[in-house]
Amino acid sequence: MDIKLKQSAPVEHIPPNEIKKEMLTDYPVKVARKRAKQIVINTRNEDGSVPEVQSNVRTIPGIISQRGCCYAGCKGVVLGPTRDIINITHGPIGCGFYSWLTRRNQTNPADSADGQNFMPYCFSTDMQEQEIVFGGERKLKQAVQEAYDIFKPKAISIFSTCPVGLIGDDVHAVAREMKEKLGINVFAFSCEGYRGVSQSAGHHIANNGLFKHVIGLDDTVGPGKYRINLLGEYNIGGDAFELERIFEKCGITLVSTFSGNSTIDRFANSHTADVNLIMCHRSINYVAEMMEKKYGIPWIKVNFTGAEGTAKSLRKIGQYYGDSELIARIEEVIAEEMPAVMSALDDVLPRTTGKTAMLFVGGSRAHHYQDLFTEMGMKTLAAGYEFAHRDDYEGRHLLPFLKADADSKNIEELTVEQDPVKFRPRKSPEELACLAAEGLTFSEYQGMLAEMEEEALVIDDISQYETEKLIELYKPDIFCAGIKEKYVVQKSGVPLKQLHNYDYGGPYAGFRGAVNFYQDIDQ
Ligand code: CFM
Repeated sequence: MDIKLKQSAPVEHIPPNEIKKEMLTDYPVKVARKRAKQIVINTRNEDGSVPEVQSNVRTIPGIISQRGCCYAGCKGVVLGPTRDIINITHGPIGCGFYSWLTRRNQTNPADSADGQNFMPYCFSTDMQEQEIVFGGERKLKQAVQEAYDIFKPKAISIFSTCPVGLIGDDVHAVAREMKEKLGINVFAFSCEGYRGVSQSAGHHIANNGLFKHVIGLDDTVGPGKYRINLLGEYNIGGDAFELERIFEKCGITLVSTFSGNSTIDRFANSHTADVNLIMCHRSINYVAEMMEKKYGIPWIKVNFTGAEGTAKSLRKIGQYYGDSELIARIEEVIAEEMPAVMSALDDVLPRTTGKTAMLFVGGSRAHHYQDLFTEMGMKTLAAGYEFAHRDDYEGRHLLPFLKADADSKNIEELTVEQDPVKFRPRKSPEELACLAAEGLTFSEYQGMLAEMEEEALVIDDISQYETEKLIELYKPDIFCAGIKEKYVVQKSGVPLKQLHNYDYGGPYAGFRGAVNFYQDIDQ
């Protein structure tokens, strides 16, 4: 492709297939063939379906990927935001140290009577050669005992790092023994970093562990007329606080969030809620599915990113309950919140309209944040996830047709059955059918492609090389990724907005979050 053309042609005029070709041209043949399946031009097939995006496959060795490891997904992402469980990293000190307070999942200890908050601490067994050679179970038991003696927590969880799997420490046996001995909940995760192709494996393992060891332990039905759980919301930059504010205003009771601003007691009680709302499908859909099977709680996909999405998601809750009082209250709240949003938007629109963005983030935000850019009149030229699966791109309906590969077979699939006592269908089949006829979809997620413009580029597990190539060819006005990519991208003259940790800003969820986002992007 001619360099001059690249620089002078308006972005829309470079055909995406040429961009794709250009991105692959310098790769060795085998690498190019593999990457070609992960670089996809968004189109619609005749039947309206979207193209296949190869994903959740191993990164090619030598390629600089954005991905993290299985341990990060389990310990950091899903369990990390729960303030009153002591999370012990069983491994050499680096894994514990580098996962210590690096994700901006906030919490409010004043929410619980005991005020317990272990999140600022880093607990690790600090394995040495001694343990690698002779086994680390003894040291792990000591660590659990020591943590208990000092802090008297309600629960302790153990996270395995790579060497633990290699030397074969039985962390689950240690957990059982210590649970018995201490009389508190102690549970362990076999979430060794190598156990999957990315952190996504760790999400699944964390979901399984929570389901087996915590969810369903406390049957007390608390107060509240409309009792919901919010799944896949991790309170990055205070997002969950903004959503809690909105729910409270609407008169909706939040039983538990998985896992932003959460506590173990709330997890234990979460099976008493009326419905599960799913924000981040990738990280928590397993819990939603298992709770539906075991307890009869239906789940609905929501998106509280963007003011429109927030209003739409609140209306879905109203529709689910079909309660005129709640529906009216939700409309009042939307009407109260929207003027501030619209005025902030009016302010930035003259400067943001027509600008272009690219988003390469995680397994959910690269999709959801497109809504905020759309509200600002901006166009998403290209987007992709780091570790999502095909259902997050193409829609959940294709799950039954996906083959499990060697890597996903590493992860335990729990066999879940209806609980003989605790199963309670929240809606009758007739009611569910009626709601479906009204357009409320359950257990469904359309994925990223269906909501993206045709001709947009969708790239799974983008490499650093491809990032630089994309920027050179497209010259976007803003690039969204994380801290590892930030400064390299900015050195090319393109601003990078961190959508993992929000560059120390936020919240970006809900109504007030949308206002923050408009203003930060405008800057
Ligand atoms: Fe879900 Fe997340 Fe994300 Fe994720 Fe993450 Fe995150 Fe993310 Mo960073 S749970 S998939 S593993 S929304 S930590 S809060 S921002 S990559 S897009």
